[in-house]
Amino acid sequence: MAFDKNMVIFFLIFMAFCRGVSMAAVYQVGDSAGWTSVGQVDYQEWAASKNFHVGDTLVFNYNSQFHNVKQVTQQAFEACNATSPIATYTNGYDTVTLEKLGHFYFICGYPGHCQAGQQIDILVSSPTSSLSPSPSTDQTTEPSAASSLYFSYNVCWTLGVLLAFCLSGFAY
Ligand SMILES: [Cu+2]
Repeated sequence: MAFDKNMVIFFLIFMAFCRGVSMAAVYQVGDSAGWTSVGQVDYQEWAASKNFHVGDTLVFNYNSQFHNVKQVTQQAFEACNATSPIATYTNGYDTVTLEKLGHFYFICGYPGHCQAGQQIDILVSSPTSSLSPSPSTDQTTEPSAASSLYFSYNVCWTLGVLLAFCLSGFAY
């Protein structure tokens, strides 16, 4: 009985793993430089080099003595105003899951840091929306990327179902 339980837990972890691999990504903001005002990191450039999707996770890595993370509105972002944030993170290793489409604005709440460039605008887009503005060339690449994602997700499901069959074979 204990053996059976372990297998079920393994199965659940396996399915969660499959979902994680095919659906979500984790990005450390600023890569190895982290979240800083002195590293000369161009956070807009960093953000522009990525394609963020719903379910992805941002990691803000910084020294909590000198920085923090405030999620703010677009107006507050443009004015570097940290007085009424949507959310505040102060741990120094903060993870933020991008749970919906649209812009996520983050600034550092310490005086002068946002003005010095410690601010980032993350645009979360759906995989299909990137198709619409581009003409002929991109249309050939994008659907294949989407179908390979679909394929890997399907492989995971098939393996999972096979695993479930094996489990029930062992149990009874
Ligand atoms: Cu700062």
